[in-house]
Amino acid sequence: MAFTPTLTQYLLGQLAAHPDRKDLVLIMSDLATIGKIISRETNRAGLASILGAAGSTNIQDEEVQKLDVFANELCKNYLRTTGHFCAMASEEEDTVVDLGGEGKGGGKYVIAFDPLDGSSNIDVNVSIGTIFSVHRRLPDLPTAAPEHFLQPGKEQVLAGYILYGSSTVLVFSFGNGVHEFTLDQSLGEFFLSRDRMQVPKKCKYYSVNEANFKYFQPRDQKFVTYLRDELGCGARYIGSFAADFHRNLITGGIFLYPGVDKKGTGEYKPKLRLNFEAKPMAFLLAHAGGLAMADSEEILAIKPVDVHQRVPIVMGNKEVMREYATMKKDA
Ligand code: P6P
Repeated sequence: MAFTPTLTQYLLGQLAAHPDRKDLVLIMSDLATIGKIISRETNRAGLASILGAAGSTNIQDEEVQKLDVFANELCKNYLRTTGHFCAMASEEEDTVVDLGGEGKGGGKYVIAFDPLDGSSNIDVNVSIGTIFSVHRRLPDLPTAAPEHFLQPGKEQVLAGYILYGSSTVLVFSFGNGVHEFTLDQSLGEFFLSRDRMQVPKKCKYYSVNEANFKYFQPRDQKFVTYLRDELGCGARYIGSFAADFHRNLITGGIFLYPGVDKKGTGEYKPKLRLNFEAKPMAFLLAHAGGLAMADSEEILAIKPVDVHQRVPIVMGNKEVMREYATMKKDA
């Protein structure tokens, strides 16, 4: 009987094959532990939100924290103890968090987190996710300098997400293949479930909030119409980025969150964040045969100008994305 490797076995294999990757292997192990803890709390939070909203006490008479606050505090405090990171940026933090780390693990890396993307979906039992992006620390800068987070996505050394759904899955890449692990809750172990993932050539779905269609720029409207009426893609939109991304990575599909101009000013405002959502997912796609763009730029090539910068997003199957790339801006 073939034995499916655990995450630990997989990472030890990576370490044997790439000794220089030791720090990243240890970081990935720590992120998996964070994912297990948030997975447990996510399941309990569902119960807690039925029995008492955040800010109240739950059936164990414990203070019920908002789950995204809990996830953010956990990421900060857990990673501070590992010494791997000098700083962390979070969608939940206005400024960069200094994690020191220089004494212990050398603080050679920085990490950007969306601790719990889509957390508004908890109360309706829809999948939510933790998204992470790891860069090397830049030299000759203070530990918490924002510049560490203004590196283009192609410089990431590790990126991925943990998706808390009908099962908890961890998907990540060190830049040589994209791998999915599924959590066996009874053992508390992640097991390899998909190795070296590739986006299928057939573009099965398109994922967009079509309520915003009339606010898109002409090119994005044309592309949505092309996907729906010419390619005949099915519509699938969960409203939780990690969940929509994960489904499309497996089935083939295009995810769009274009800029919207709701005031008729001609300014198409993006929603999703470059550092916390777009860059990590673009990195995964790049290593799974996909492509991610922000208007006419490849997301991995964009040098952020602000830690919380937002970008329009169109990403998925490379062949279909090439069609988007050929469409004129003012199509
Ligand atoms: P809308 C969740 O709030 C989120 O940040 C992403 O996870 C998701 O893709 C998007 O916003 C949904 O936004 O405007 O369609 O509700």
